[in-house]
Formats: sequence, C-alpha cells, structure tokens
Amino acid sequence: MSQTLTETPERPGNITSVPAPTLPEERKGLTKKEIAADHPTWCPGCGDFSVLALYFKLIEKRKMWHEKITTVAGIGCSSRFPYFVQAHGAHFIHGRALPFASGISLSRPDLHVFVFGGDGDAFSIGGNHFNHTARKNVKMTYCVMDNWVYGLTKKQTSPTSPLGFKSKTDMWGAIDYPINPMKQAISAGATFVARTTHTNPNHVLQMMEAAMDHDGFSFIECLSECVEFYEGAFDASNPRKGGVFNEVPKHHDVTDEMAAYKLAGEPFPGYFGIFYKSNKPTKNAKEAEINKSFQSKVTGLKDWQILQKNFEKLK
Ligand SMILES: Cc1ncc(C[n+]2csc(CCOP(=O)(O)OP(=O)(O)O)c2C)c(N)n1
Ligand code: SF4
Ligand SMILES: [Mg+2]
Repeated sequence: MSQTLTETPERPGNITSVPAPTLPEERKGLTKKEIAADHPTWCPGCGDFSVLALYFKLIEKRKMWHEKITTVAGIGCSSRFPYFVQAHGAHFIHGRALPFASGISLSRPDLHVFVFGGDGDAFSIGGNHFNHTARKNVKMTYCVMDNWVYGLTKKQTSPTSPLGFKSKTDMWGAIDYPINPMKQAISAGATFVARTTHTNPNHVLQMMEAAMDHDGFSFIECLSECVEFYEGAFDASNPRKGGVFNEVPKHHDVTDEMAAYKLAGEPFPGYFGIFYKSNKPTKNAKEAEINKSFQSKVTGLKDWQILQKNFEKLK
C-alpha cells in the first residue's frame, strides 16, 4: 500500500496551503502497541475483547496508518470501542454513529471508515439510520457486536433478544418477535452482508478484511457474548461448547439476494460467512460525479464553494 500524507483531499480553509511534512514514500505499518490505547474496561470474558483484538490485527496486517482510519461508535458497552483505539474516531450519540460516519466517508473518501456498536444501538434507537445508510450505499464498514441484550444499561431486552428472554424489561420473558439482522441488512439494500462470531478469530478477521475491501456499505453481524447478562447465548454456535460452526455452503451464490435471504432465515446457529455481495455505485461515487460535473461549469471553485453557492440560491 503506498499512502502518503499529501493524498489528503482539499478541504475548506487554508489547510491544503500548509506544506505536507516530508515523509518517506513507504512507512512501516502500525504495531498493536502503537494502535492500542486505554485498557479496555469490559468485563473479563466479554466477547468484545476478541473483536477489538482482531481490529488491531486487521490494522497491523493491512498496514493502515493513524491518519487513514477512523473508528466511530454510538453508545453501549460495544460502542466504547473507539476509546481503546489509538487513532482518530468518535464515541458518538446513542444510535447516531452511522450519520456521523456518513459525513466522514463522504467528505474524506481517502479514509477507511469503520463503525462498531451493539444490537440496541444498531436496530433500536439507530434502526432508521441503519436502513437509510444501507440503502444509500455509503462506503464504510459497520460491525454490529450482537449480544442479544442491552449490556451497558444492565440487561434490558434488545431487538435481537429471543422470545422468552427474561430481562429487567421482560420479567416474564420477552414477548416481542426479534428482528433478524441479516434479513434486515439484505432487505435495506446493504451491498455486503456477512455474519461471524467472536469465538472464531480467524473467521472474524477474514470477514473484516472482505468487508473493508468492499466498495460500498459493508455490514457484519458479529456475535459477541455478554458474559455478565446473557452468558451462554451463543453456545450452540461454538464447537468448544458442544455447538456447531457452519460456514456458508460453497455452492451459495453471494450475488443471489433471494438465496441470501433464505440463508438468513435458517434457525440459530445458522451459517457464518458472506451471505450477500453486490456491486452498486456508492453515494460517494455519485456525489463525486455531481461535483465533477459542476466543477466543469464553475472553474476554480472547490466542492464546498459550490455547495455554498447552491445554498445561496435557496435563500
Ligand atoms: C438517547 C438515549 N437513550 C437511551 C440511552 C441509554 N442506553 C445507553 S446504551 C443503551 C443500549 C446499549 O445496548 P447495545 O447497543 O446492545 O450495546 P451493548 O451495551 O449491549 O454492547 C441504552 C438504552 C442513551 N444513552 N441515550
Ligand atoms: S456487561 Fe456484557 S457487554 Fe458489557 S462489558 Fe460486561 S460482558 Fe461485555
Ligand atoms: Mg447489546
């Protein structure tokens, strides 16, 4: 990978007039030591540790640099993620990580935008943002660490909690039908939809790499056990606990939306791997096209100046 600081696109203000520091063309990738920030405050044994460790591995393996990645999250145990990454990022508002990340992705196409969060953050309070970011095909990778419960607020029913789950909000057992994250992602229009589990590190890394390489909105449902409030939830998917880890069948056609939807409907533990992948133009590419065509009409203006002119016209 040949990244240089000077690749940063032009932005408002005088930022681009500052000469870029002289750096060697090729730099060494970051080590885990350089990318790991604070000591994670999760409970010992929480599945989220594994997802974080694999994110570090991804950054190390793909030789990504601090200024080329951004890590965004909402609120929740899983959403503490950016605190523990020594790089740019934001621990944002509950359920609002995706619109925030969309802004970054659209204005800084040179960055890899990663969003991490929980099932509550993604599918309850952030449910609408999930659908709209997926349908707009904004380029980013969204990894939902699904533990089937609200962990941070100490055990409420989440939209993925199964029927009968006893929690502080459903003392007699959950009565609302759970959503199926994979079906939701496919039907919302996500162009990359995959499923993995924290107990299979190689598989998590494989899915993260494939998602990152996808040009579009890539979604990963990563099962991540909450040992405090839903211990054993995913044992049936863990061979070390007597369960089964079934990979997506080799003959599955990832471009077949109906086949992906059918795969998503298999009862737990279901399948793990890439369910769906399609190549549709991203919102990023479409907006860049609009900017290009306007720039040819108003020579010398920057993207933000075109935007300003358009706002003035609306007055
Ligand atoms: C607007 C708003 N409503 C509610 C909350 C309280 N709250 C914080 S995290 C959370 C749910 C977290 O669950 P999930 O997203 O599944 O993350 P987990 O902790 O399980 O990783 C809730 C309801 C909040 N912070 N902000
Ligand atoms: S409460 Fe659950 S999700 Fe939160 S850190 Fe503890 S084990 Fe992890
Ligand atoms: Mg949760």
